[in-house]
Amino acid sequence: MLRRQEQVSAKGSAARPRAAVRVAGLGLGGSLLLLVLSGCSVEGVGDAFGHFGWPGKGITLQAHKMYDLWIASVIAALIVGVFVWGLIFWCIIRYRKRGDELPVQTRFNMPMEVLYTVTPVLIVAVLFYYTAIVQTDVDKLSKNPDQVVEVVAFKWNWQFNYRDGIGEEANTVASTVGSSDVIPILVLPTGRKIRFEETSKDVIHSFWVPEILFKRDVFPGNVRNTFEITLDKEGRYVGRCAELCGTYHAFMNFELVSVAPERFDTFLQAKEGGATTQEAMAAIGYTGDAAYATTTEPFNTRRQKNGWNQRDAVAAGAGTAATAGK
Ligand SMILES: [Cu+2]
Repeated sequence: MLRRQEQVSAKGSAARPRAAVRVAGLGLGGSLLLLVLSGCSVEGVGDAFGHFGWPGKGITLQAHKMYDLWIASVIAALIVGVFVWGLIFWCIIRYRKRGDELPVQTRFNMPMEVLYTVTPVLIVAVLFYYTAIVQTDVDKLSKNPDQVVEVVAFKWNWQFNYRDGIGEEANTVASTVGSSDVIPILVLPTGRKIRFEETSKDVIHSFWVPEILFKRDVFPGNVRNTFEITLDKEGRYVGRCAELCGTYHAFMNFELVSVAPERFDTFLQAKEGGATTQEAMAAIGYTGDAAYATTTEPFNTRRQKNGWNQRDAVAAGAGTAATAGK
């Protein structure tokens, strides 16, 4: 009797791994197939689920690729997640306690162990493959960018220099710089390869426009970080410093104004001719308040005339009528 029971359970557990392997294989194959198929309508899925936490599809060709990778990765993760949750609930229900009899005691199962080692490695390999492709593309520098911008960060603002070539030897043909009263505006053309060359005058900052879906640190000294983008959407977007760089780090905002190439040419010509940034903005139709940043505004630093000396300064947020005019 005991022997027969053993035989039955041995037979049962031999059949079960094969079925489990088949199910798992089907699941993996299905996930990969769905991943490939979903490539066609990744943006549709992203739209339906609030971009899975990202600010949107982005405004550059590079951003669109990163966006697609992100959405596809989340879909793949969800498919794996649903599959695992399914297995968990199946086990909970199928093998729930039915009586006081000790369940069949099993030890290792070679096919299953191989399967759940190989499957995650495969998944990671697929994710790594697509990540490497997108990352290489995003980091790619062209031999002849259409426009070079030198980004100069300093505590606590930005200067943008339009350059006539690549590298430190090139010359600045026009420049715009921010102050405590005026947000610096960076006007750039759509459809052209734009190279950024970053340098800092003091500490490490980070150049970040959320809609570009990209940020890169700005280092002082000899390190000149570069990257390229091609804008494909017009509009005005807030830019920020994304590296904690000191007291007024949070105040380091700028504005990216993405315009058609012809308008950019007009803007740059005006700047080269000696116009201020606001005058050059007016030359391309942004008059009045539109000549200034519309996505952000200068912050009140509450600086006093001896602003750097805390003894004479009013601490941010602690100002009162009695001390504010001191
Ligand atoms: Cu900063």
